[in-house]
Amino acid sequence: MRIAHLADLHLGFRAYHRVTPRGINVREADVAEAFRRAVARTCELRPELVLVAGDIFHSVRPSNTSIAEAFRQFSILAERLPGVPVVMIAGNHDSPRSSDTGNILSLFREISGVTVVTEECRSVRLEAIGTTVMCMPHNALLADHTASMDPDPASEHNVLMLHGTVGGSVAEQKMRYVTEYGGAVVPETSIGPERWTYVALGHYHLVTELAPNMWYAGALERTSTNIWMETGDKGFLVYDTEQGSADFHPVDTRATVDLPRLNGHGLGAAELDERIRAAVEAVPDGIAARMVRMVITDVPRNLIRELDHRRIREWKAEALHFHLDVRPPEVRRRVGSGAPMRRQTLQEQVASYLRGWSPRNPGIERDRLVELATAYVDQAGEG
Ligand SMILES: [Mn+2]
Repeated sequence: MRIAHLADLHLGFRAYHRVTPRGINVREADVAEAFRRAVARTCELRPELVLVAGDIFHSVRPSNTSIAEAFRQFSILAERLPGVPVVMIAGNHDSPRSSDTGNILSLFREISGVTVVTEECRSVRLEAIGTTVMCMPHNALLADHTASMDPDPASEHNVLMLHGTVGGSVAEQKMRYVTEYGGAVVPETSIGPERWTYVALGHYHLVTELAPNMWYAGALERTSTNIWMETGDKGFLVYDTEQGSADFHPVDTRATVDLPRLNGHGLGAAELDERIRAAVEAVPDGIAARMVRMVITDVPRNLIRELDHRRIREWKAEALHFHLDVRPPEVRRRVGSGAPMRRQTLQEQVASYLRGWSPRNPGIERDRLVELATAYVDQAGEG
């Protein structure tokens, strides 16, 4: 059996202020286009089961355009793959905090063959393909992640689908960044991938293998709080239960260009202008319609004003998004001895604080804690 595994569609996501000729936010249109491509490709691949592991929408109240487009695409999936079950769960982005708000995903229950699980932990029995899908949407995990997460012994295939962050040493090693906040944490040990045919995960936006049969499919487009962390291809997975392996199917997305970092130390405005221009002009095929970032460190504030802002505005107009991220020098100070002493970086301050702190929970590994905390501070600084 082949299982298509999609996750984190984030339909209705918007960013920047450009609109298409039809008046739709350009990034919203990009996200919709990525989903159309993924659906078309899924139909060609003819899997026996389609899973969507949460965050179908970017918000609990998506735009009418996004709702209509999602409905159209799930209808196409149902029409072109007759008899192929589609099972979806709600993620943190499409789970309202109050259950009386109602979940927009319920709408897709109107499409034949589509099963939607939004609140509770529920096993979906699919007789025709001898498969049970244990569904753990975001709200169910928040309530209690240990709730009956067990395979059904009467079923030939048992699939677990959940939307959240897998905790544990293997997962932490492989999930390099926080791409998304606000997810529930599920310990790897309470999943036990060896008990399942396949574990389909949603929430982490980079395609990631946690075990040969346990994957994050990753998002279809760059929709997280820090798109610069979302390097690599976007797409979805097809897991083959006989082979016990997953194939990644990339989906074309709008290009991002993260220009090489530049250190501005000792450079004048004219030299800086020249280096920025050289970096921008060196981009193969140019920056037009792309999302571009250039980080320049160690530039005094007064120098920023002297840069060639007319030219920068032209690049901003040419790219979809051009982020010139100019950062001031780190503050240095002298201490009494007369020897120049570097002021502690924020990372160092966090590390020294944590090394002196006595945790109430004896199970905390201090080195691991310090490592994680400094990585988060690093990441925030790159934002
Ligand atoms: Mn997400």
